[in-house]
Amino acid sequence: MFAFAEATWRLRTQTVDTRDHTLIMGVVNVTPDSFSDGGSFPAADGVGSIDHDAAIEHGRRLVGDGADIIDVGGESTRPGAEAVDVAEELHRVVPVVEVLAAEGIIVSVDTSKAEVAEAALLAGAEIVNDVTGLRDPAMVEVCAALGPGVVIMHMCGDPRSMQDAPHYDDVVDEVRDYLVTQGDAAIAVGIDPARLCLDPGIGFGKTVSHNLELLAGLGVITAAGYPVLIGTSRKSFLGVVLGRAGRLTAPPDRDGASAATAALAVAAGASIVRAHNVAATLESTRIADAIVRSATNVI
Ligand code: PMM
Repeated sequence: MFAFAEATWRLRTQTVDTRDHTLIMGVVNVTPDSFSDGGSFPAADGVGSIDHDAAIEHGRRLVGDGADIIDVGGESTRPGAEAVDVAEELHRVVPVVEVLAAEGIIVSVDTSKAEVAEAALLAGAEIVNDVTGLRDPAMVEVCAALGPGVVIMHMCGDPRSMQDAPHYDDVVDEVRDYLVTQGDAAIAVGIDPARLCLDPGIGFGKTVSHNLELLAGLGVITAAGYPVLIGTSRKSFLGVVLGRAGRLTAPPDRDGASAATAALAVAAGASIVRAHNVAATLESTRIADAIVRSATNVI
C-alpha cells in the first residue's frame, strides 16, 4: 500500500507524468456493441453505421470531466465478440482520432491491428493500446517505426475463447512474467523502453478470483518498473461481487465499484486508470493521489 513512485511515460510527440496525479484514460468505444454502454455510438439509421459526431462529442465531454487521455476503440473486446475487418475498424476510428487529436487531446487507439494503429498514429494518436500485448510482429514494427506510447496488455487466448475455463498456477506471477517478456521482446526490436506501459488485462481470460487476485497483487506488476495501466471500469467481476451482496447491476450501475477499484489501484502504484465515468474516477483517484503522496512525504 501507499507505493507512490512518480512515473514518466514517453508518447509519440510528448511525455506525460504522474507527478501531480494518476492519469485518467476516458473510454470512447466507436462500436455498435460495447458491453459497457455509455460510450458506444451506433447511428440510429442501421447496423454497422457509426455516429462519429456523437463519439467526438463524448470524447470532448470526458476531457471536460478531467480525462488526461482519450482511448478510441473500434472493435469490441466483449467475451465472444465477433472480429471486425480492417476497413470497418479504420472507418470507425480514424475520423474520431483525427478530430480529437487536432484539438490537442492526447488520443490512444485501442486496436490489435497494425494497419489501424498506423493510420491512427498518422492521424495524430499518441498511444497504441494493444489488448493482444504486441503478439503481432507487424504491430511491433509499426510501434518501432512511429514511436508511440505502447500499452502491452495481458490476455489469455482471444476474445472469442478467453473466458473458456482460464487457468493459472499463480495468476499474478504469470501475468507479470508475460508482460515483462513482451516488453523485453519489444525493446529488442527497437521500441524505446520509456514508451512502454503494462496492463494486467482485468477481465481478459480471467475468472472473478483471478481478477481479484491481480488487483490484490498489483504491486508485483508495478514493481516491474514500467508505468501500469488498469482497466476495471464497469466489468462483470464487479457485477458478480456486488451480486453476492444482493445488488444486481447493469454495467452503468457499477461506477461506484469501478471508482473504488481505481483508488486501490492508485494505492498499489498504478499510473493510468481507464474509465467510462471520468468524473467519478477523478474524485476517487484524486483522493487516493493525495493519500499516497502524503505518505511519501512523511517517509
Ligand atoms: N478493457 C477493455 C478494452 N480495452 N484496454 C486496456 N489497456 N485495458 C483494459 O482493461 C481494457 C482495454 C474492455 O472493454 P470496454 O471498453 O468495452 O469496457
